Amino acid sequence: MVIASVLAMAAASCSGPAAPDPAPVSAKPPKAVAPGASPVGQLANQSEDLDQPGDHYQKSGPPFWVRPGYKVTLVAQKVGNARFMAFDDKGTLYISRPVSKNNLSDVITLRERDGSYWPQAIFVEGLKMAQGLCFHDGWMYISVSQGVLRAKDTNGDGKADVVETILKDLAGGSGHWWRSLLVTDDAIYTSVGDPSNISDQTSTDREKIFKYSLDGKSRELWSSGLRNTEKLQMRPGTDELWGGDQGSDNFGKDYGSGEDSGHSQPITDFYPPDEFNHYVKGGFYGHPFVIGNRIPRTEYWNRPDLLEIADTTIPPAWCFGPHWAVDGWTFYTGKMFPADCIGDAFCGLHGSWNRIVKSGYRIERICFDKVTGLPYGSQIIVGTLSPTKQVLARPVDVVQAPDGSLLFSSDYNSSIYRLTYVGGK
Ligand SMILES: [Ca+2]
Ligand SMILES: [Ca+2]
Repeated sequence: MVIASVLAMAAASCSGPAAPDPAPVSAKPPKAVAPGASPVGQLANQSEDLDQPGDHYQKSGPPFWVRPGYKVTLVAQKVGNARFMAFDDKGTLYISRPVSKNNLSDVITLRERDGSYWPQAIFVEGLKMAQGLCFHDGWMYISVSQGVLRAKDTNGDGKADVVETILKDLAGGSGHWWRSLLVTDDAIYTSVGDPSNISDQTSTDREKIFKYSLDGKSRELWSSGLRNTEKLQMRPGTDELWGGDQGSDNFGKDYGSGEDSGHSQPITDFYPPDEFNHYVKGGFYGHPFVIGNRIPRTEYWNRPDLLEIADTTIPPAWCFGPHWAVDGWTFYTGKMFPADCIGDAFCGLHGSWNRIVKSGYRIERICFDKVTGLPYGSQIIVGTLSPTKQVLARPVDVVQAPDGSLLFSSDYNSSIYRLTYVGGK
């Protein structure tokens, strides 16, 4: 009933120009529509000792921990604040740089030569907080904090010759201002996160995914209760929308951290998990009231409907470790990796900033059951901490290159790496 009215109101406000009305106000989060299968999230192994087990550090190339059978090489460096990536249909690599010249953003193009990627040109510049990239039907779509534009290079010099605004005046502003972006044959999906840590955005456009028509003139609310989902992808061969969601900072800090215990992270070190969600239409994913597998937040104990909210929350399909900071990722569809990798998600984890012991900092593979279509396990593929827990890189996005290798970006050290499968080790 609630969700029906919310969607009806959203639809009613949709048929305007490229700047739709704000989302309808709702006293409560919308009631979830249960997905066909009820996924059960699982906490990743929390043992800090097992974060990067054994001596699998590369002897040549970047000295990362790399799972036997795989290899990582450095393919671009000095590429600035490299965040999200996408290929076009000619093998040109595009990288968004949210903080570039004059504190504005740009998107650069790179071409492959001799196994490395070399900057070709600035594709588009002067953008406000560009992040998401998605190539569709000859256009590179780019999300900025409050909109979506698309651009095209018509003469092959790597610079855009046509730039069009598709969506503008979207919710944006402070905090997690970056927008996810997915363009399909019939829609544009985009979301923006919590402006702070655990604020209630029930009555705003934040913490939600909206589905827009390709011309930007209509929209519908897709999912709500997200904290910070940075990339959306369809599971290959399906119309299932998936994304990671970064859990909050400082979970449980009200329970006597700091002054009395001398310990700044009483519960936070192990809660909440980062989530990997299947975002269904009308689904509510909990934030900011509920995290992980329907765990109510202590900060919202005074809400009499907290358990009712928990009851309506769709749990994650999989959980990463707490504060691993899932950013970009991709479903693998190539031919280079072993066949059982096809359909699995390879995820960039930026790494924790407020855990006592650093954690995350990796490329993690989420294995999908080919029968149920649900995650059943995960593996660390690359660890970017040194044996003494020094940060060597902070993975952001993962994309598949034309040859079936995966590239991952690291804004921490302005570099792009290639992950290949060499087998036999
Ligand atoms: Ca051009
Ligand atoms: Ca959630």
